[in-house]
Amino acid sequence: MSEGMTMPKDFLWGGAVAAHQLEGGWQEGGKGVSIADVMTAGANGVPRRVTDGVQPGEVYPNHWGIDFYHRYPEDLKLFAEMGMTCFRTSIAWTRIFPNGDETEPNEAGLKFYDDLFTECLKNGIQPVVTLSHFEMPYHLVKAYGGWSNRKLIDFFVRFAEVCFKRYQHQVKYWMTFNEINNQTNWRDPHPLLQNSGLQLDDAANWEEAMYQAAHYEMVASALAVKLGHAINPDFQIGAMLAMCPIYPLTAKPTDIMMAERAMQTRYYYGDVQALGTYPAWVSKYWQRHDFQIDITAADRAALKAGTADYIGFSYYMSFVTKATKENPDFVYDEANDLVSNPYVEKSDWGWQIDPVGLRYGMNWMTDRWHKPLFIVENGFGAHDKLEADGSVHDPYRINYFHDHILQMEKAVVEDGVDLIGYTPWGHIDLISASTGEMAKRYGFIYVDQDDLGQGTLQRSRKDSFYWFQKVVATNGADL
Ligand code: P53
Repeated sequence: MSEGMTMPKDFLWGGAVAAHQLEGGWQEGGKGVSIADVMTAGANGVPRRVTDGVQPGEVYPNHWGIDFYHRYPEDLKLFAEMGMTCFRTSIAWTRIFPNGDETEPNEAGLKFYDDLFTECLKNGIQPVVTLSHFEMPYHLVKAYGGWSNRKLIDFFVRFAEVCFKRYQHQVKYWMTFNEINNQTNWRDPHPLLQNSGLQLDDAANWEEAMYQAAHYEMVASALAVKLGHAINPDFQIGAMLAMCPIYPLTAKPTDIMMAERAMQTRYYYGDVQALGTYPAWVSKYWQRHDFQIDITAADRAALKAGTADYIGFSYYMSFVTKATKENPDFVYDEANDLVSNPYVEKSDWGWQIDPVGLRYGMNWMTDRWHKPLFIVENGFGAHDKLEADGSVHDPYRINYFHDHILQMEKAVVEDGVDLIGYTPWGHIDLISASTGEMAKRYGFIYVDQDDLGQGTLQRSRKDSFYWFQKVVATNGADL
């Protein structure tokens, strides 16, 4: 296999993680309790539960992660051995502001990331940092109602300012909110909690609450972009979206319109963050549904003044939708309007595998937003088997990456898409966000630990480790 193409000079090759999924050390260095700390272990098809605070006797996988908090120097050596030039991680908000509403940051937390980023740079790896990746302080959920509360804007901007100032000489690429558009699926309490810290009762209008929370987040993001540029004009501060293109099931005009509305609904966040304004259809939609969204003139000015420098995005899969007689207005309800794609395979967790969808999504975003792109997550969650000699044979993962990287390269070389870099998700095995499992592995590096946190935590190189090392060494030419 080798149809690869050479990527532009200075293209960033790396890996991506989030603090809560690998650090562990959930109470070390004065860290506060985050929303990830109250999520129990689920399984494939079994949702994680959210407990009322940390309860004795429950299993909370994010409490231990893969102990990166203590082991990062040796892990970074392995990343460097793969040739990685960047490393995407997040700053756990609760290490810096344990409750989220303090006025002074926690120095021990700040020092941890200082040391981590210094160690990255020593290894020739530049940190790429997400500020809010599914790990907001739990206190902000309980005491303020999460992002239903406008006060959260100030708390987030304070957090962003502290991080920007402290790490301005170590970090150039930032992102504000991870996969801000996951909450399009507002019927599912998980994205509502992970994105927005919302815990709603049956009386609430969940869809309206989602639009409101997302608005405050986008205002906070825009204010952070503006502030960041004032602190260091070289900063590149991006939005971060989960790109799952939504195709029409057939060429029926109503299916086409349904897919168009589905894409508008799932990606209006990108319109706001890249272009600085809401698309017209959203206001019309709110009016028809009698949603009262608090948006001030100052908010609108902030959105305009703080558009994202680039669009970071994850890509795992594509979706398919279709029109129905019961839905003549083409309202997109993500929990109910997706159907299976008969033309693609699925992972063991039901995620539809579609390499061409990556190229499609890259072209679509470029045409729509005219911003550089950064693939900050892509990968294949699978069951792996550790052999007695310490090896792991994962041809399925190599195939997935081969096919996706090839489409990425076509988008760049043949279509002219402006792409900053590529960071595969969970390049070291970590805790799954959706299921809390360890068994859903993404890594090029195997971590010996099971779903209950048992194991030696020893790291070993999978076959895909050597494969990706070669891809990086040839700047994408040898796939
Ligand atoms: P896990 C849903 C759909 C696409 C990406 O996911 C998603 C999710 C939410 O789980 O999340 C991103 O671990 C997210 C990471 C997450 C990764 O994809 O559920 O940014 O935190 O781990 C993979 O298999």
